Amino acid sequence: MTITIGKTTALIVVDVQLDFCPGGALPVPDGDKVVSVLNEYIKQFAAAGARIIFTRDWHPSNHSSFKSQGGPWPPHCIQNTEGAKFHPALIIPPEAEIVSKADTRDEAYSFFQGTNLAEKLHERIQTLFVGGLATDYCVKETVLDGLKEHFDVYLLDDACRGVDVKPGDSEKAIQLMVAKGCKMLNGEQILNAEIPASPSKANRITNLVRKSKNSA
Ligand code: VGL
Ligand code: ZN
Repeated sequence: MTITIGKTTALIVVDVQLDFCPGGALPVPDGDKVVSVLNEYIKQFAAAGARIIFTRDWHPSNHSSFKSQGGPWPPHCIQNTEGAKFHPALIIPPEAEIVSKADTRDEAYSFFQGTNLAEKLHERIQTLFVGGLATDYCVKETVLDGLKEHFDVYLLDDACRGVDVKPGDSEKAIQLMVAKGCKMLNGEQILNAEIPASPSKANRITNLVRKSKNSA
């Protein structure tokens, strides 16, 4: 299988933040191992002129997912803290976009959730390639929402790791994504690059436009 990447494809790098890496507040086992793998994809996609989006979990200090608020998780990825930073070795090309999610009290594992992002991406993008953290939460929900929004979605199998609160959670997540139409891909399948990217000066921070709850 040969896959072409270019202007109609987007690479979505999900939540490669310090709190999800070993030593962080909500460490994903081997979470940091995705960095070097993703960097190869990032270089390839940048050279091909593909859109590159970095999502980040970006919680207020009273986020509903925190144990203190009745949620399942320790506090993590609190806005503007060290733990919310991207892994320092992650390559963030100048033309990449950064999208913050779950930045109000509400949980949002998928960056599509409650936003106009699918609509915006559909203007140019047909195919999404998704990797990052964590396979069984934000990666899974982003992939499933992408499929619901009628994108072709590829999971970068070698560039994801899961939390596995219960052993096997990541495996189950992958089975579900595949059952819903996601295709699995790894670095051995050669990606053909198109058009070179034209770098701009600063990363655009995309502010999500929220839909009101009853207009979805
Ligand atoms: C995530 C748990 C809590 C993730 C975010 O990025 O997968 N997991 N918040
Ligand atoms: Zn979170």
